[in-house]
Amino acid sequence: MTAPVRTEDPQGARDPRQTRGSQELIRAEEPVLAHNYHPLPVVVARAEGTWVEDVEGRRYLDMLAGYSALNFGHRHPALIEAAHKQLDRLTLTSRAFHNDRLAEFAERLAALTGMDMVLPMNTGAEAVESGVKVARKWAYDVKGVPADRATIVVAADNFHGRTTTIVSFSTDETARAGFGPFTPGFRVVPYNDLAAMEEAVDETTAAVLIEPIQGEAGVIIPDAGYLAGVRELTHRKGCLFIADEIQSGLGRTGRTLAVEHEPVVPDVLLLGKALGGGIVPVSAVVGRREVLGVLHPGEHGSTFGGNPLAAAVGTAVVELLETGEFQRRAAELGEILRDGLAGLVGKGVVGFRSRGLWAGVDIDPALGTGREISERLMRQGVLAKDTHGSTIRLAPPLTITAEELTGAVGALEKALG
Ligand code: IF1
Repeated sequence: MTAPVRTEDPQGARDPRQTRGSQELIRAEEPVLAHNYHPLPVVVARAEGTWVEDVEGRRYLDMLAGYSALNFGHRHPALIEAAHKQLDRLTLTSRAFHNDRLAEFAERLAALTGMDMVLPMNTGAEAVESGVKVARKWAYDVKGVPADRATIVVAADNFHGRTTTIVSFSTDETARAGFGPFTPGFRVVPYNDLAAMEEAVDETTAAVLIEPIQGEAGVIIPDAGYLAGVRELTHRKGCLFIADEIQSGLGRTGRTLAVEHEPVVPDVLLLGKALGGGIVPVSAVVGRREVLGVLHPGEHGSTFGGNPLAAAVGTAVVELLETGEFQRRAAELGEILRDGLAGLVGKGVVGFRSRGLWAGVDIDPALGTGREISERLMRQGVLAKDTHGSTIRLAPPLTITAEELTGAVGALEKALG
């Protein structure tokens, strides 16, 4: 994986209407597109598996995989086939009517995760919002918390999405500032600190909501025993344990769920990203019947949640995960990634954290910002993304080969050299 390879459009697949080059397209966005992102200067036009291709035909290895929305790679044949078949039959009904795909999706997702019930939504933030609503309703209807007094305990440096309620309990000033007034009812405690959580949870607490591994914070893996401790504490104190597995789940860490690295079963799981196979937004709240059973007709919903196209793609995703192949690949290839990164420690890498095919790599700040390293990696033909400061996050499709992964580590070495 040296400089991006240029292909001569072998399939003749280039869009003949696209006459503008990368630089021109980047400039064209500026006046018409809200400036809420600062993308790397690459304009992707097509992709297959672990590789993407830009407008000029340069190819790059995708080491970000749509922030884990592309766990099965770009355009996985089984997922594309499921989507095509469904597009030709039925795309949307709304939940005013039943559709013939939703029952199977819910049954199989519940079986995969060992839960009883599924609440289908679309984006990750919607799953989080829905989890917050369900927890509050459970607190009032089942636990007996006085009206409007429910609290939810969350962790510092969390990332759960960008709605007004979710940024209300963010500790990232960039994500919050200018968006108040904020939703009350949240208590923030340090991550990986059971004593602080113990102190924050009281008789008003509906739930503890955490990421089993904190993604945006830099792939922060809690100490062994933390998740089991959260489970024990929430059981003992009589509140729910909600795990946001939107980024960590569905094979990424070498297990179906990141919580499975400890003998832990939360009350509620939040799923998203890869659940839509990189094709459509599909998210879900999955939980025990005693919890999701608190919702009655009219109390919550979504026009698009549970639509037949989403259900067809989501079912195909669950089918891929049922084989265990992707979890196994993530675990095995994760060792190659870990060994490769270990070899870079002291050579520009000051430290890293990884589990499965997911890593946060801290670069020596003297070598450049995370952004600069990402740009250098791009010129080496590898796409990745920085997070805070000088940390690069790596999360390739779980379909990546050992050779591609080794190539990516080699490209990182060159980018640091
Ligand atoms: C952006 C990070 C990744 C998430 C967890 C819920 C959501 C996310 C654990 C919301 C979303 C995103 C959104 C994306 C960047 C991204 C991200 F850098 F912020 F941390 F993936 F690494 N829970 N994560 O990670 O899901 O509503 O977006 O579907 O630019 O905001 P969403």
